[in-house]
Order: sequence, then C-alpha cells, then structure tokens
Amino acid sequence: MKKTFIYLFMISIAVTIINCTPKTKSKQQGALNASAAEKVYVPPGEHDDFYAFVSGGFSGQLAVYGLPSGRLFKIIPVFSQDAEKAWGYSEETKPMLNTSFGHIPWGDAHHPDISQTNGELDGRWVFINENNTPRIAKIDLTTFETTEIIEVPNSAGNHSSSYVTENTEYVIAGTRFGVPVPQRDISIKEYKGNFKGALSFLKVDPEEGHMDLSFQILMPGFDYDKAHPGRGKSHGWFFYTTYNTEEASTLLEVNASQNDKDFIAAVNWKKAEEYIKAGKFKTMPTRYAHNIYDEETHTATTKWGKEVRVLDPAECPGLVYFLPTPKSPHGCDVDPTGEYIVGSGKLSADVTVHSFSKMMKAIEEKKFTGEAYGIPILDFETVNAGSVKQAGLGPLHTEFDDKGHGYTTFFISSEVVKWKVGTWEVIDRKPTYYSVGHLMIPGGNSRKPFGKYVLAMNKITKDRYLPTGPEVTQSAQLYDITGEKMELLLDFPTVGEPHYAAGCPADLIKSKSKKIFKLEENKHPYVAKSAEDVKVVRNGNEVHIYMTMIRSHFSPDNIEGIKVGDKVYFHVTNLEQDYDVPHGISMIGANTSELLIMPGQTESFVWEPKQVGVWPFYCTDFCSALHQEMQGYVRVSPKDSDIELSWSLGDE
Ligand SMILES: [Cu+2]
Repeated sequence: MKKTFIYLFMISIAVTIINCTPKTKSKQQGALNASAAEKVYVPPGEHDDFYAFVSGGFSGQLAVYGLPSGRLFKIIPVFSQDAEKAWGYSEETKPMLNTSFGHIPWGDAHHPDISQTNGELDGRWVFINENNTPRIAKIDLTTFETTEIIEVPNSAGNHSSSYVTENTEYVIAGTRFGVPVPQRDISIKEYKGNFKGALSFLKVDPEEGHMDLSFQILMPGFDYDKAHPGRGKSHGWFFYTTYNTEEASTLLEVNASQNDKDFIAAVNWKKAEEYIKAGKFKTMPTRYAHNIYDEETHTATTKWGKEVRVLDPAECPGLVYFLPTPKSPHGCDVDPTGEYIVGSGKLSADVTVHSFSKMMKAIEEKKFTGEAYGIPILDFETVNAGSVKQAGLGPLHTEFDDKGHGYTTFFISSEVVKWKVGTWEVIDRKPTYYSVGHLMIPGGNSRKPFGKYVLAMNKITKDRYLPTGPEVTQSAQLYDITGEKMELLLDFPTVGEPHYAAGCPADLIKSKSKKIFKLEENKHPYVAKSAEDVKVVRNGNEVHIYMTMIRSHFSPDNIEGIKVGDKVYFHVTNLEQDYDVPHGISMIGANTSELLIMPGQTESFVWEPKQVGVWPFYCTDFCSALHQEMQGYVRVSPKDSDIELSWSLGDE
C-alpha cells in the first residue's frame, strides 16, 4: 500500500513538472521549421488528403476535420442534442436519443472506428461508443449522419468500445464498471465476486450496417478498459485490457493499483459463436432501445430489445484466457500482422507486448499459472514477446505505421515514442503539448495503415493558444511520420475533448458522398412534393401543416384559423434538388430549435402558440439573394374562435 502511495506521489510530481514547463521553452519549441507550414498548407479550393473523424468526448459529437490542414468541416451530432441541426429537437430525430432511462439529451463520445473489409478500411461507416449511458452509434459516410444508435444493456461505462472486427462482422462493447447483473438492490461492499463485467458483441449487417445485439459474455467484475480485434492470424479473437482486477469499489486510485499485473482478456469470439449455436447460452430478460433512422422516411423509430443471450466463460472452456499484463493497462493494440498484442500499463515505464503464436502454443500446452473465476491465466513469460523498455512514463495507447513501427503515447512524460516492432528498440520521441491521451494514424489499427501522419490528442492545452478565460480550447497536434524522426507540423483546436479519432484516405469516401436526397424517393408520411400536396389539416387541437420551401418562399406562407392551445406541427419539405441548397425554418416562440432541411428532405417541429396575434416565421439559412423575403405569418385566434382554417400563397 505504502509503495503504491509513493509511486502515485511521484507520478503526480511528474505531472506537475510537465504542466509547469516555462513559457520561454514553449516559445522556443513553437519555432518550427518553415517547411512544416508547407506540409500542412492546403491551397484555397484544394482538398485535404485525409478525413479525420475526431470524437468530441464530453460534447457527445463527432467532428470531421481534413488532414493535414486541420480544417473543421462538420460536427456530426451523435449522442447530444444539437440546435444547429435540430438533432434531437426535430420530431424525426427525437427518437434517436431514446434509452431505457428515457430521452437523454447528452452523451460522452469516446472511440470512433471505421468499418473494415479484409482488415482494411472500407470507408462505409463510422461506429462510436457512448460511455455514460452505454450505447453504440453508426454514422453513414455517404450522408455523414448518425443513422443508428443501439443501447447496450447490463453495461456501465461503455469504454472498451466501439471497435470492429476484420470484416465488420461485429462491433463490440465492453463495460468499464462492474455492476450487478441483472441490476438489483445490493450493498456496494459486496462488489467482489458479485458484480459482473459484460462484454457485448453486436452483429453488423454487411449490406445496411444495421447492428443487432448478438450475445454477451458475462466476465468477472474487473474494469474492461480498451479493446482491439485480432487480425490476420489472430482474426477470430478480441483482446481487452482490464484494470481493477483487485475488484475494489472505493478509492480505486490506490486500491486498484495493488496488483503487479492485471490482465488482457483474450476472447475467442468464433468459439463464442459455436457455443451460441450449440445453445450453451442463458437468455436474460432486459430492456434496451434500438433507434434507427430511415433515409427514405427521413424519420427515426425506436424498437425495444427485451432479452439478451449470455455466455458464462466458466462454463465455456476455450472461450476466454487471461494474459497477465503489468500495471493497470489502458491501451490494448494489435499490430497490422495480428501477431503482437500491446498492453500499455499506465503505471509502468515499459510497454508490454504479447505474442499471439506464443499464446496459442501456451493454450495448447496448458501453460497456466492459475485461474480467475474459472478463466485460465496464462504464464506471463511464456506468452510475452518482449517489451519496449523504459520508453517513457505512463504509456496509454499504440498505433502502427506501414513500415513496422509502433507509436505509443505517454501521458505523464507527455510524448509520442516511436519504436520498432520485433526488436522493441526506441527510435524517436517527440514531446506533445500537453499530456497526450490517444493518438491516431489513418488505418493505424487495421491491417493496412497509411503511415503519413500521426495525430496526437491532448488532455491539456495551457499556453498553446490565446487565452479565453479559465476554459481554454481543447487541442490536437499533427506530426509527419514519413521520415526516421517524427516532425511536429501543426496544432489545431478541437470541438470538445478530442478523445480518440479514426482517419481515412479522402478518396475512400469523397466520391460516395451524397449531394441531395431525391424528392421522388421521399417517403415521409407528411411530405409535400408539389403545390397539390400543400395543405393544413386539423385533427382536434392538433394541426398538421404540409409545407414546402424553395428559393425564395414557403408554401403556404399565410395561415389563419390557428387557436391558442393548438399543437401545430410544421412538416416542411425542401423541394430543391441542387447541391448545397438547404433552407431553414424557425417560428417565434417555438420551444424547440430551428430546422435545417437538406434538398429533398422533410423535417418537422411542433409549435404551441400561447398568445393571440399574428406571428412570423422565416428561413434561417441564407439561401439566395431574396433570402430575407423568405418569410410568412400565422394568425392565432382565441381558443373559442370560429375562424375557419385557411392557408395561401400569393393572392390565391
Ligand atoms: Cu432560405
């Protein structure tokens, strides 16, 4: 206990030293070689080489940047409401934020991962996990919109997620926090042995990308931190780091730092499929939301899952093995060949590397040193391939280039370290400003990395930008990794915490990017595709307006016969069929956001007028020279008024 305290104390001192780096030093480091500017300069009108999908962390969103320029293109709303795009505000997208806890307006986005085919990025979808109320979202890379969010039951702190297998057979979710499964009223002191950690496997439909909760493995109540799939020879396996194998429930900074080694859990998911097929599972009742956005109706719906198939590893020999790994490992990364499994013990100075072939041999020869809850523990020396020695302080996460190098972030010593796979020798190190968490090389967690840049995503910004009060911008840094030595090229601010990112060559995505939604394919129940469809329909106190918008008017633009106490639904279709001509609409006093409607799309918002009068609405997106003329009025009469419902455009 005492030793741990001293160690943690030393770490906190190291962090203090890093954070107090004198300003003169940073000025000096700010003077980059002039060629660095050329390397990130993308001339006006030209395109970047890479897309970077950078998690917004606690903003709950996913931001799209170009690399090498660091220019921000779009913030894709995922788990948090976004008034700019009406995400979670429009009637169509509200269901996307449904959960078994109700409608939740916020989420904590963590690890995006791009879909793969044969272990290579295929640029079809990005998956991203929500940590707080466990969910996984899928973003369609033809529309850059979130099209599916599925809740993960029996889970809490969905952190080791949302990584995909080599052919996107599965996207996975692993619980960070042990919890009672099923949830029940139990003393927290009974954590040890009673709390569980569910590892979830969500099957991905190869055509549409729809997710389906296939099964869960109910593991001991350790904290499952990060994960990566096997690839090539290790395809069929998934690896998860664990910490808190002590199963502490209080003061984890000390109590979960007691064991010299925690584990990497090696899960044979092909074996799991066999056990499922053989009926070795238990069906557990549960309840989870599954929200799907339909591109034809432009509308999301929620389906409720009611049960889940659960495997108990103690009853399924060969399903899970533990690889002892030093010091509360965070990153769990597999090299492009699939042979090496890298565990980054955050309280260690070394990076531990296991060998997949050695692991298989050890399993065959039953080189076990014990078991934990019926799961065999493999002998460390037998499976260990080596380690990158004394590489820095506090290793967190590793990605790979296409030339046989690993790049590991060190949080405490605030640097990226480049090392050689196989010899484990350190080749180069470069400081980060400051305290890097994850890093990203496009394709760097696949069979085929594109080793041109590494993006460091930092936890602390300090003096790197103009100050903006106590809250300063979050930031990422770009390094050139084409040479022997890394070269810092660029700092750029990010939206929310840049937690992790996925990068992809632009050519894989940009030609498939959708320009409009075809009006003739619009199957929204309240669509108005032409003047004949425009109408206003009363149903009790509910009024539905079938409205259209085109440069530069709404139809209808005058509506009378609305009464105080009505619930007025504006269903608005953008009739434009040109690229980049959205229109917006907002109504005075509406307790919701504007809508921003893409060409060919229908969206709805609800307005409950509380006061008699004549109330205007207008287009919120500057759409044409006559954008300011794009406006209309609704007359609101008293509750008991007998004014007939009527609507018009021009002098009809
Ligand atoms: Cu407009």
